[in-house]
Amino acid sequence: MKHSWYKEGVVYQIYPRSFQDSNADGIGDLKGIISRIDYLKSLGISIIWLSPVYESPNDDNGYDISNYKGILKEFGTMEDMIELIRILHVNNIKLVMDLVVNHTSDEHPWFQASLKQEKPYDDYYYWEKKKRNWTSFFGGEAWSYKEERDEYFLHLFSKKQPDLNWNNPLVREEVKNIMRFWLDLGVDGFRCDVINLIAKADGLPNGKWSPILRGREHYMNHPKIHPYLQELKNDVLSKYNCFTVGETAFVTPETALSYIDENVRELDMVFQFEHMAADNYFVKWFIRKFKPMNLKKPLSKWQNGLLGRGWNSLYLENHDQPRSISRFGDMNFYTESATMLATMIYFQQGTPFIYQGQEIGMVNAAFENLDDYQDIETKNIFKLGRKLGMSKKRMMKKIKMMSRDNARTPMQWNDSLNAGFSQGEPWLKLNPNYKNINVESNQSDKNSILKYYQDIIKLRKKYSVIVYGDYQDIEFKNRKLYAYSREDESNQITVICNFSNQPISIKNFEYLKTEKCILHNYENIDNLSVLQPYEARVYIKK
Ligand code: TEU
Ligand code: CA
Repeated sequence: MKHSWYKEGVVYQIYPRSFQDSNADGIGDLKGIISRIDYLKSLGISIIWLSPVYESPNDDNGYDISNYKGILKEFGTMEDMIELIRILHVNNIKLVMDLVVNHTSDEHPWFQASLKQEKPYDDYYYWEKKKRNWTSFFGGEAWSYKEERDEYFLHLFSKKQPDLNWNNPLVREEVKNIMRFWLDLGVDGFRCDVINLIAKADGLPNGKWSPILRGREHYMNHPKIHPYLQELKNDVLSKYNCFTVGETAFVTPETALSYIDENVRELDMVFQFEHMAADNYFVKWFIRKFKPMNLKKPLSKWQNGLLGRGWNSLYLENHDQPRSISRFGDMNFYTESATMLATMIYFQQGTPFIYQGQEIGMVNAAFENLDDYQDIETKNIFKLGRKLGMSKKRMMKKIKMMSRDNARTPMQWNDSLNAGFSQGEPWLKLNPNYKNINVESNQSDKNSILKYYQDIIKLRKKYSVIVYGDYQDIEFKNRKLYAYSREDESNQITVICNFSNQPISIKNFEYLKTEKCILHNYENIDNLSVLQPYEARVYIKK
């Protein structure tokens, strides 16, 4: 694989609303991020992905943008933003912005003008006399009526997130213009929100029957997307030293390669979602019991599927997903399972993405009361479930496990008021466990999860085989074990993870006794041939 800075870096995702508040209004902000740069440096990360900070009515916490070139007042000013970029760069940290261009807010001036059929905006969105039967990602219909035009418009997400009409060259010019604006300000790339949904089939036909996302065959990875992405690449991205990661639900390695193959590179990498279904039936509300094999299978499929052809993104968490320890770990082996999960994912080939709080072992908040949740998706799904006849109890059980707010509770810095996040009333309740789980408690414990993340990042900088080496599964059929090797011309490493709460015998790995263990998550290795519960080890051939 060709070498690049974004392949060698480690990305840290900041959800600004919940990271650090600087003025006691209960909402995280840019000045707050600036005040925490020393922490980010000490973690060792080299790139930040910042979730949206643009002007927005916040129907979907910033993923509904009303001005792409303005900063939401709650987060600060454009001066703060420029200062953040400057100071990150002084500290050798790059910045990737969230580019949300499948849709805007309905309060964006383009939509307001489109409503009134003002030229040239009349055709910036999808307007139809007859509605289609498509359903939305947040539940309910995806086409809604507007009296002003006596027409229906498309919104794959909330009613306040109308989809942009990418057929319109003017829309594409607007997007390129936004990208240039931010790249010229110095940002180093984009995380492209739901980018594989931007192209819709001509004529917007009705969808075939489906219990979820009816109509999706007309917009998911639609072939028309490729010329659009090539246009962005040729006219803008290729002119800057930047990278893109596309958020692409519903892709296989094959579809992904149509975007990211080293010879195509419409995008530099994608977030795939197949391993996020390890505890559900592809729709997160259809929960199934977690089985390690259901995590290992898709991860290994992606490692093998992209090998030598495309670059992976490595993640277990983001602002849309519940906390990974709660989903795939074990609270009875809290530190062990958290560090095992980190070993398992971050020694694979690809760029690591760490979501804020993951590195200190934050877990699901699992609030009991619906009123404690703020997320529009959570609220909508509750209503929808009730409408379909499901009990309150059943819906709350799902929400406690799967709500996006599990990941959005404020960052836990210390055990003081509001975990050091804010001197005011936080916009979303804290996880009450912040007294024990926080940055300071991690910093003062030499065996903490945070220390382990720091060690992983250091090792990645030291051994390029961890970045670029080829991946190969070991004993793939063993359901309790996730083991693999990474190899390049000069080095070979072996990663072994016990994915169970029982000791397991690993006699076949005795050959490792001649190799050097560079990382493990127990104080000592008592017995080379037995892995303790959730034990993880990384060996390098001497
Ligand atoms: O997410 C797209 C997406 O696929 C999610 O809506 C997903 O279905 C859901 O979060 C699973 O719980 C992106 C953003 O990451 C998300 O925060 C936004 O709400 C969404 O796009 C709309 O912009
Ligand atoms: Ca604030």
